[in-house]
Amino acid sequence: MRTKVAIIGSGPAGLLLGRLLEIAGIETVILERRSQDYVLGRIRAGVLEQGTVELLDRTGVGEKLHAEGLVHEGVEFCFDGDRHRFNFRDLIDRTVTVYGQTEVTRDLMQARDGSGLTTIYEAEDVSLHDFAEEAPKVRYVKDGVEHQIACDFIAGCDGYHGVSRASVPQDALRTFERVYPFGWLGILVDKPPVADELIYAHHERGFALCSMRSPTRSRYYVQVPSSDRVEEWSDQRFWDELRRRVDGETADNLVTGPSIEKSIAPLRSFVAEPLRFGRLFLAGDAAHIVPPTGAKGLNLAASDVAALAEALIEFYGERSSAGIDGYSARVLSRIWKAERFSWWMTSILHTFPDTDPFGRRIQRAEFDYLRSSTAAARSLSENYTGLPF
Ligand code: RFL
Ligand code: PHB
Repeated sequence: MRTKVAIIGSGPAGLLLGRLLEIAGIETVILERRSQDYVLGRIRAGVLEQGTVELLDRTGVGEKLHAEGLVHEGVEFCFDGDRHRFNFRDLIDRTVTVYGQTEVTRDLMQARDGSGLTTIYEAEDVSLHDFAEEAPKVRYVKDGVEHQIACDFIAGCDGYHGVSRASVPQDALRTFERVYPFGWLGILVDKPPVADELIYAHHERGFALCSMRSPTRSRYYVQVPSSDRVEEWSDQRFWDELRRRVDGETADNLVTGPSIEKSIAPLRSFVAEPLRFGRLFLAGDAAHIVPPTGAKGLNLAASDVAALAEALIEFYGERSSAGIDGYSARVLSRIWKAERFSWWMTSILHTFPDTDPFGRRIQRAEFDYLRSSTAAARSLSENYTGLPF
């Protein structure tokens, strides 16, 4: 088989890249290790930046998003029970949209299937070859048979544990990492959300987040030590802990019910540099990880592939390699700003094992400053709703 761009991974990064290239008439094949149902079964992100929504609109997959997505004009912080709302609309005239990653993925998969484009699910032993040269290849095994795809470029959109970054010679790659000593225990429930907007809560027992997927489906998280296992957390224990960490009104209004999903996600900051190796590019979680506190992971995957698509379109359209040469530096500049914001949100909202009384006062001062300064609130809003693509 031959194609122009072989895309590894059918998460949001790979699917959106495939869609952007399809619109430009550039042929792609997507290779995915898992089944389509498995990919759709992963419960992940929920908040789309305005720029991500606009990008999905431009690719013609925005219809369901606009019909079902919830436009949020603000977000609330709750600090030891004191609540403050940041009104994005008033502060910077921007919004975010709550629409699950699962739905984004489904919309993109349906568009791709509708166009009759190739995605090979359950592709095993994917391996990348000759990307330092002009004619890269990807090999994989499907139903016990080995196949090879010859291509012009490989897009590594296969997430943090994927094969793409691991295929780069280790001395060509520099990585930057911070692992946090806690994770997020998340549950999904078919009950109405406790509030119209998201509530990010800081409490001395740890962080909590009240989020949602729809008017009838809620998503809640509590910070837990990295050593905790999900089996140790009954639904009742989860609800009791969440109630302790939020303000009284929120605790009283919580509509609880049986969880339909429960999992623990570790928190990590990670960046690889550079993101281009000859004819291989890294994008999305394959290139970087942010802790979920800033709701940036999916949005960064979108801005990475928007830039990559632009560079590849320039290559095929104008026979210019300026775009692909500049890809890594261009996206890393936005990535590092999102890393900074996600790290900062994480550091003010969580309880760290080594936070001393001085550190707690500093966290409180951050909250008091945000709530008293329009400049600080605008900075938060600008980052949360998304810096320019
Ligand atoms: P994905 O989604 O991990 O997709 C990669 C795909 O590659 C496949 N793959 C392979 N395929 C072939 N061969 C191999 N060897 C392969 N290895 C892997 C995988 O099966 C998979 O299908 O990466 P992508 O596309 O870069 O997308 C990134 C996002 O998924 C991620 O950043 C977000 O989910 C992060 N995130 C959030 N981001 C936001 O923007 N807003 C949020 O509100 C938000 N909340 C979250 C989150 C992530 C969370 N977890 C569980 C990590 C909340 C949580 C709890
Ligand atoms: C979610 O709804 O899953 C969610 C929302 C905001 C975040 C992280 C996760 O910052």
